[in-house]
Amino acid sequence: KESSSEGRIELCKIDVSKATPHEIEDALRRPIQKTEQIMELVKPIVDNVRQNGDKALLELTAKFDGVTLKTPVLEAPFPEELMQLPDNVKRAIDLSIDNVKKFHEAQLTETLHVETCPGVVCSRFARPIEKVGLYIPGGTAILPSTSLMLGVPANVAGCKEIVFASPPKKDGTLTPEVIYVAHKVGAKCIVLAGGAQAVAAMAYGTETVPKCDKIFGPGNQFVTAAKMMVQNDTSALCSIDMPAGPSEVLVIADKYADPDFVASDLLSQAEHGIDSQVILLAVDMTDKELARIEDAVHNQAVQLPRVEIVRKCIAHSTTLSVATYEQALEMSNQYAPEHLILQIENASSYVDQVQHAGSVFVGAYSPESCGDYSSGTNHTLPTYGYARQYSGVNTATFQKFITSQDVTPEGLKHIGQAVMDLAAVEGLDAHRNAVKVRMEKLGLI
Ligand code: HSO
Ligand code: ZN
Repeated sequence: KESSSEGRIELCKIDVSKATPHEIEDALRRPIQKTEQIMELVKPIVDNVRQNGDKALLELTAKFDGVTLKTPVLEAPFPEELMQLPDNVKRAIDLSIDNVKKFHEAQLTETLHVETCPGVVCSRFARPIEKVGLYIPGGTAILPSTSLMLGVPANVAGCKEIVFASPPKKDGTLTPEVIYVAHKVGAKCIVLAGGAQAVAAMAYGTETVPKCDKIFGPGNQFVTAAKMMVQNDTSALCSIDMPAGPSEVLVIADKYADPDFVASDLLSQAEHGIDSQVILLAVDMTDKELARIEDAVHNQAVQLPRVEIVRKCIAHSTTLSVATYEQALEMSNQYAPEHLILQIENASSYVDQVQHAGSVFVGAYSPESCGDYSSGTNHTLPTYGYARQYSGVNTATFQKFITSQDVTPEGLKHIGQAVMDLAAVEGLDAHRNAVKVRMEKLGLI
């Protein structure tokens, strides 16, 4: 559906009881990502940075961000004058950091010890990933909140080197909020670069950019393609948090929901970008009840500074009318949204039925915005249906888990024969022997 810069801002409507399965599937289908074409564009950029380091990085920043820098890296300690902020903004960042910190500290786990047989103790302990690269997107909106959502858990996990990367503005500066957060989380440096070139610099390292073990953060298709590419290159020895796609929300609302609240949630997602995905599941609502939400969507949308982005996004967004709460949850699970908002009576009683979602916002007073900034949960979440198999960024995303075992002679008595028998099945005599020589010396065989 084409959108014009005038006219009513309205989601398409489908009555699920009258629609074909194909129509429903269509409404819930994400746009196909043209990964291969993007990969082709990204490859020369990644190769260039890998081979030519800082020189390539500076040239690409001049080309894509329109600014010629002397050095691509701002090292800590960051100059005070680059992080001057109004008091209210500073307080807002401080409060948000505190809450994100509390929630992510609570995710730190104790070392696990399990005696699986007498004398056989298996353990598991966490260690931080040493060097992490955190990508903070620029683009149509600069999102300092992302620096906090990535920087705080990296700090909580104990990562030794936290590297930020963010595209500079045309005057070569960065938004002071990002620098302030970098300072608060103890970042080592900020790479003044964006796009695939920033990802490549962190994956391979350059003369000034430290090589990172894992790269985190959302970004456009070029950033995502570069992340996938370096992850696949064993010479980079670099992993990534998750594949990323356009941001999305699914709101389940019933007739008890406040239409203004529902509309505000749909629009806060829509303003992210024209490719944002916005879905409303209306449970057992009359046309009149639904019309109240539709009016609120239009009336709020036209007041927004980003109305043109919203208009384009809403033009490809859908309301699906369903008969029951169960049907709504089933549909939501099928879609596996990044954000799921429950604006329904007794919302908390439905959380048990959520199988696939990045993060859930329960009840009338939990807008997605709270999780985007300040409640404490992370806003870096799986999109594009990857909530089926990925978790959002959390403390463990910045750690790896090492296992260990401590087997005593008594333990060997319990498992030695099983090990020898299985080694024999696999025809691996040296394996069998490693147990046999010990059992013999212990007089166990
Ligand atoms: N909703 C976005 C995060 C964000 N919102 C940043 C505002 N700033 C993706 O979860
Ligand atoms: Zn948001």
